[in-house]
Amino acid sequence: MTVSKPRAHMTTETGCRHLIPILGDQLTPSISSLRGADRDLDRILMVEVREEATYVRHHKKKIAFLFSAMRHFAQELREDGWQVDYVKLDDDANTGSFRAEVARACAKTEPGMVVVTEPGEWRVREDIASWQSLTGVPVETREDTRFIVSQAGFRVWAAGRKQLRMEHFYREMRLKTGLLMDAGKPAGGKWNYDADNRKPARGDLFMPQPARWSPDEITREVIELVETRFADHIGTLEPFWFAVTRRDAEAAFDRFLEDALADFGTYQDAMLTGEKFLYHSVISAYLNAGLLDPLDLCRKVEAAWRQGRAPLNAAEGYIRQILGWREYVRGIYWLKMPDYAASNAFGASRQLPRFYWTGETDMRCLSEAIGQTIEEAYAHHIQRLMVTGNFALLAGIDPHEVHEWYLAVYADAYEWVELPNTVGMSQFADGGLLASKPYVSGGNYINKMSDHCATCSYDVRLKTEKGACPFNALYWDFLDRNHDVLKGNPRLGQPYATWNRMAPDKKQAYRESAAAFLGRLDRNERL
Ligand code: FAD
Ligand code: DLZ
Ligand code: SF4
Repeated sequence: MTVSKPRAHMTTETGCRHLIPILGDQLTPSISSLRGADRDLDRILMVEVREEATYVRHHKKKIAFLFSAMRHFAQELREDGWQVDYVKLDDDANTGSFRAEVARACAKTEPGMVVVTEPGEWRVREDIASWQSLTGVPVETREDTRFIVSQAGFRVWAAGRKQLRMEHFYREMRLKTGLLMDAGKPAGGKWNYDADNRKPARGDLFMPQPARWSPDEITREVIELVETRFADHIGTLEPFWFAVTRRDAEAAFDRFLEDALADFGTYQDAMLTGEKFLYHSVISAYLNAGLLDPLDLCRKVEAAWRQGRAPLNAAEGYIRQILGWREYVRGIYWLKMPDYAASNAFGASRQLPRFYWTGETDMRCLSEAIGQTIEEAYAHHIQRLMVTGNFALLAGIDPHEVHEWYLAVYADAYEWVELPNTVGMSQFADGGLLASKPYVSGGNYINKMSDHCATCSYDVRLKTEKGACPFNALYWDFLDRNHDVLKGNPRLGQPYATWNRMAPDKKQAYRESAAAFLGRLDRNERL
């Protein structure tokens, strides 16, 4: 165990008052576990544990980002006078799990109490629940106050409601925070400006780029460690340009405000070959690790609009993502776990295709989305929802496999935010608790929102013929095969009416085309 003592403290190696474990996504100086803590009497514990990096095999860049951000945070805490025990992954004594490391630290420092902020995953909550009996030391778990609504607050909102729709929740959050409100009314007269958003983008637009940083010595050491110890995990480590400190994460957000916010709404759903970020903010990894504060971001965006630096459709669209979606999915997660993780409304059981790990497919939209995921541990929302998610849903992939993939490959992925997005929004595996209809489409939607089809080996205009875009037949086959689950959904009335009007031989051609494609998928043929 590495112990740094920048100044004389009253505690010795034994007999500290509180042991305060800070988890990898709790890199916030105002974290609730530090409330009332004493630099002299208490000790902070931070550990790089193999179990956390491998319970799903996280992307190399995600592990490197988190370990580097953890090491920088520990350094800042020490500079601020805290006693921090930081256990590196390759420390000889590191046992590789949270509970064993907490037990080891308790044996060493004999705290009167362990104080921890609640974690973001059910799995870790269970782990923490075992600490007291394991160590004999009382454990106080505190609420994570970094969210705008508490778990209890969300339960109150949800109680007695038939439907838990994000839009209703979002309006209450606007009222609660006063964000984009004028004299009790939504700014500009409407709650939601989505109708002005979601245009396709052209390649000749000015494309802002997220702020990039060169790795410092700490990050370089971590990159080397990850390359050696997690060589078989997905992803490339270089170039590594993520911010790993609060200061740089804030600068990255300021850059987004300057360069990209104004067009965020308009091009929110666009996809362009070779353009990985478009007008997105690319800050979710920083925000979810605790380097940024959600309410602070929303206030800065509102200020940009009020100062005339961004239009209302952009500011409202952006604030809705954080104040609405992000808070809402967290509420759903804690409301519905642990059963939510096993949701599978369609009984889908197909294995995740191998190309999700390699990007090796002739379907251009998928190779682009997966390729950039491998390089950057990042894809924007519409790539996740309407390309990789859409394909998995249409192809009947087991939602649990889909969930584990998203959790592993994105630098921003923690179960509280990833699971409802995947199981609920993207795979409709919760039967419509979160989304009012499945997000499925044929090739037309992808063709409208991107330039991928122009360079694809498949032809988006063909329906069932040789070389036809696979999304086309898969779409109708999905609706047909899942008719029993979906028939009562009012938002699917139109596509089902079209399907019902279709000539029997055309329907059969769709079914056969989809079956042939899925057969090739099951035989692991290149697609
Ligand atoms: P921007 O497009 O710039 O949006 C700004 C911020 O809004 C994001 O940083 C994020 O904090 C928040 N946000 C936007 N949409 C959502 C949403 N649906 N749920 C929660 N927050 C949202 N987001 C994660 O943070 N972690 C995940 O593990 C994750 N998994 C996802 C899995 C699937 C299948 C889908 C469809 C979406 C998932 N999302 C997840 C939501 C969204 O795709 C990402 O938040 C976004 O792409 C991050 O990029 P950005 O910072 O450039 O976001
Ligand atoms: C994601 C992650 C990884 C890869 N590694 C660590 C780690 O070594 N130490 C740590 O404290 N946290 C890590 N994390 C984040 C935890 O998984 C996260 O705190 C839980 O998922 C709870 O949200
Ligand atoms: Fe994707 Fe189909 Fe377009 Fe190819 S043709 S890029 S598979 S939507």
